[in-house]
Amino acid sequence: VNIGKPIRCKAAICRKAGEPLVIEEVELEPPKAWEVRIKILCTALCHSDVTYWKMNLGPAAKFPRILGHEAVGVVESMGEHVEEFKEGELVVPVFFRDCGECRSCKSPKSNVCSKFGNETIHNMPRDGTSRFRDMKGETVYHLLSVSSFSEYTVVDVTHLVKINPQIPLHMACLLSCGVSTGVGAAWKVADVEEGSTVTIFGLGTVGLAVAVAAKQRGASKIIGVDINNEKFEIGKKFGITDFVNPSTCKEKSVSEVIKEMTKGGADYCFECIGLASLMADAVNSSRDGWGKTVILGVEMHGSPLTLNPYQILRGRTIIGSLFGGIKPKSDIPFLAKKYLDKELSLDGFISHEVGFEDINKAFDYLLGGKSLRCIIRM
Ligand code: CXF
Ligand code: ZN
Repeated sequence: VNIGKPIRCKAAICRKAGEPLVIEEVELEPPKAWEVRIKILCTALCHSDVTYWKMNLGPAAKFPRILGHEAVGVVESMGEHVEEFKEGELVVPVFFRDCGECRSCKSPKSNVCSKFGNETIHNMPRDGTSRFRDMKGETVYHLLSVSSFSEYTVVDVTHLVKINPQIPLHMACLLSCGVSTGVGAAWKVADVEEGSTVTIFGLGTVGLAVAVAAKQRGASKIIGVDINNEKFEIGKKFGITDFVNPSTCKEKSVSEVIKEMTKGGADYCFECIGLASLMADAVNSSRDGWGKTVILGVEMHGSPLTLNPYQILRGRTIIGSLFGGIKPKSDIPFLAKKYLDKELSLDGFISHEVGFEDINKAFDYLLGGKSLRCIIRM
């Protein structure tokens, strides 16, 4: 009945950086060409939302905005030229694009689409406008191409993935960002093999997903590095076998400790925080000859990475990866199948659940270091 018409729905709006979200009624335009309007069924809070909630400088300065990018929903209506999706289909929106047409998307070597620019943080990628307005008629900005903290949202077809409806909704939601990033990093970017040693810097959802995926591949030792000691007990459930708290490394550096624990350095290291110093620690903890370090964290202070070039000369490699190398349209359905075939465990990632009206509690849980994923029921 609403096809081609604007709809009104509730959305949690971030009006100012760092202030609690306010649930308000918004008007949402119908999808334009190459866009799909979806009803969000459930969403979760990822740490990047917290970053964009706090951030009031630089490229992310536009307010009010609607956060949220880890979600699952159902197609409500489609704009012109949309042939890939039908009303009622279960879909996962993704902050990362997969156009399927450009040289990068067609290549198995990359997941970084080169079709549109990178300036799509606030608006629809194709025409640079917003679909949301508040009740005063003022523009409310999208964020990360998803804006799932709303009952309905509009996303570009390149940011939408169909998913097997047999998968439980909460698990589909997990595959939208953090868990897929960690699993992709271990399976696709590092390609961890049986018997190898792994070190993971930062045991949040991404780091623990690396652990689950490394364990599934048969890694012999999976060392977690975190300043929160409680993460060892938590991490054991995800495959962490050993633990190092860098704040207790007094006589020796973290990398010296890890080199001892792995008899010369880990085969694979993963940085899942976003600190240049930890990225260097990760490279220094990797093994001469073939040690591989995968950088997943987005550096939070813009600091440069300082490395001793001899480490690289001695055969170590370092690679960065956005979204763990995941190509959304093909890899998310693949991970869903792995889950349904019981070859990928997603148990334990959901630590909390709140109703939409309590969305601000999800921020408290994550900021308090108490939460992995908090599901927000719509
Ligand atoms: C992040 C990664 C880098 C840019 C913004 C979003 N991913 C998801 O949380
Ligand atoms: Zn995310």
